[in-house]
Amino acid sequence: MTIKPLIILPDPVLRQLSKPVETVDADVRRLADDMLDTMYDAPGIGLAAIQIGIPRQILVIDVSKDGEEKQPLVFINPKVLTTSDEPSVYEEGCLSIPDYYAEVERPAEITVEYIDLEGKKLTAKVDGLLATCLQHEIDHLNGVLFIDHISKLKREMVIRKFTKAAKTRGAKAI
Ligand code: K2U
Ligand code: ZN
Repeated sequence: MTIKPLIILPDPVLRQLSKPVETVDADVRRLADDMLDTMYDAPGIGLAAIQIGIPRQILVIDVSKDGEEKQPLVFINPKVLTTSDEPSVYEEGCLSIPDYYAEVERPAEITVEYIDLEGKKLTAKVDGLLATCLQHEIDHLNGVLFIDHISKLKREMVIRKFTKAAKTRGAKAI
């Protein structure tokens, strides 16, 4: 059980491109475990490796409801193959942008190709909250944040607020 510190906006690490995983080995499996521990502790329904400072194309998701059995999912080197024309809107948040939520429109259904923890290449067609969360996490692997899908005015306001908070935190640490 290892909970890792989360990278918080405006840390430029969040804008890095994550690299593909070459081999699904013990290190990758350990990283996925640590990511799930960190996600459940936050709590959240998804986490990309870059959010704990690791620029590798690995993400974890669990959209099971409170009280239901946990259903952890691990996606390695995920690629969106198709998206529906039909959109869906969900009020998103982000563990790297705490306590800020905004409505984001994304394709309602996607087909994604990925590698699982056994190293198998799989394809899945998903919709609902899983589709929204997968797109949110895959954005992270490309250095994209959900605030990049809202108005420039609101995005600049959020970045200004988190930049000010980071400066204050830094000053207090001295
Ligand atoms: O990447 C993250 O920071 C994880 C997000 C995942 C998420 C994706 C799409 C829509 C909402 C959240 C976190 O779990 S943020 C916490 C949260 C959970 C449920 C709904 C809203 C926010
Ligand atoms: Zn996020």
